[in-house]
Amino acid sequence: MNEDCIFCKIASGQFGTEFLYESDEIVAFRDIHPRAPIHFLVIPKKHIPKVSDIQPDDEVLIGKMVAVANIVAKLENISETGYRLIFNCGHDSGQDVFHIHLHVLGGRKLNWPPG
Ligand code: DGP
Repeated sequence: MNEDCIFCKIASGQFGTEFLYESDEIVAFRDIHPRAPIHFLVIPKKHIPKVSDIQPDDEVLIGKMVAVANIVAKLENISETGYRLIFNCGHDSGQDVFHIHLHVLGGRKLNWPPG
């Protein structure tokens, strides 16, 4: 846990954020600034600042994050209509929170390519 990290605080339950999913390693919760009718984030409880910081030991955890995205997408009824998974990594991607998070967006037709 990084004491200065807002997502570490959310994952530890400090803010009372409603979780759409929780395990001992991962939580999912709604994005505070939704960009689509369904927009939630999947994060590991482990503090990893950026995707480029992922180590070989983390690879199973990253796979589990995708599995959780699928589980919650089903709960949110977007499995059949479709959804997009996004990891922003670093300045040029627009990453604001430096604790890796998987954006899951759906509930409308999404534009491609993204901006
Ligand atoms: P990114 O630009 O990829 O770092 O996206 C960070 C996302 O996190 C952004 O869409 C807004 C969301 N976010 C930031 N702070 C909070 C928070 O305190 N609660 C929730 N639910 N979402 C947050």
